[in-house]
Amino acid sequence: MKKFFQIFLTFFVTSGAYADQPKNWQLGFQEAVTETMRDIVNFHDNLLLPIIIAISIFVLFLMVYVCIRFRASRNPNPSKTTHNVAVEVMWTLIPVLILLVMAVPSFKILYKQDSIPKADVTVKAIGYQWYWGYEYPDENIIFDSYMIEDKDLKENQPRLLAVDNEIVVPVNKVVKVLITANDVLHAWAVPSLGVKRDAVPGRINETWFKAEKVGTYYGQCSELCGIKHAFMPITVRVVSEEDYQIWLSEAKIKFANEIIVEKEYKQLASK
Ligand SMILES: [Cu+2]
Repeated sequence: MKKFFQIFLTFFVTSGAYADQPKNWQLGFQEAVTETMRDIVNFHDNLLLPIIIAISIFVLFLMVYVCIRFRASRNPNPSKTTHNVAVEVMWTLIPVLILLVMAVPSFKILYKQDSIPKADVTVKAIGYQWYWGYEYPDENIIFDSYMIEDKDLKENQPRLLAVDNEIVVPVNKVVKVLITANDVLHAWAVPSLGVKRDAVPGRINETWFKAEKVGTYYGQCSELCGIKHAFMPITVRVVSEEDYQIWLSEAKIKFANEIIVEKEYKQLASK
């Protein structure tokens, strides 16, 4: 009964409105904060789910009907029918039509995710066994992002999701994410942002998001990548433009990409 109430409550209570992460007894998706994710949720809730429910009920009805109507006690001499052209054409054509109805909006969303608008901020995510590395190529920033161990968690930091160095991006700006890996396949995924892309060694995948709400959003590596696959979470902090500029100026000192700095230093020294 307690569980039931918890499930019931999750429908009405949006806890931590400005941080999205999985909740206990959650049903459905995390809160969408990008247009892409809203499209995905819409597609799932208003088209896929009704179709799936209708098909399940229909098949269940057919099975119950057949069990009762054609039971052995009522049919001592069973029919020898093996073919029925009309029925066979129907059970081929109707599923094809259903798939077509689903394919059109599905491809629309896929193409929208694929065409990247002009980027305001570019972030590169690199999957390692087992943590994420981030680069801001235009800002000369590079850092690693490790999960915080249970014993070191502070208040409000969700277990298995919080990281030491979060990536920070401005709100309402197009963020292009370049995704790659250094060792094995990983995948960079943040449900609230509607983003999931494989991180493949030796090639760069790209995607984008435009977060519409300030907050902290959590994701996880979504490609089975080894023993600590479950311990390389992703934390994206979406902040206002001013806060982003403040973070940038601090990060440029804290996370300066040493290789470039060193090179520049040598160039200066040789002059
Ligand atoms: Cu991984």
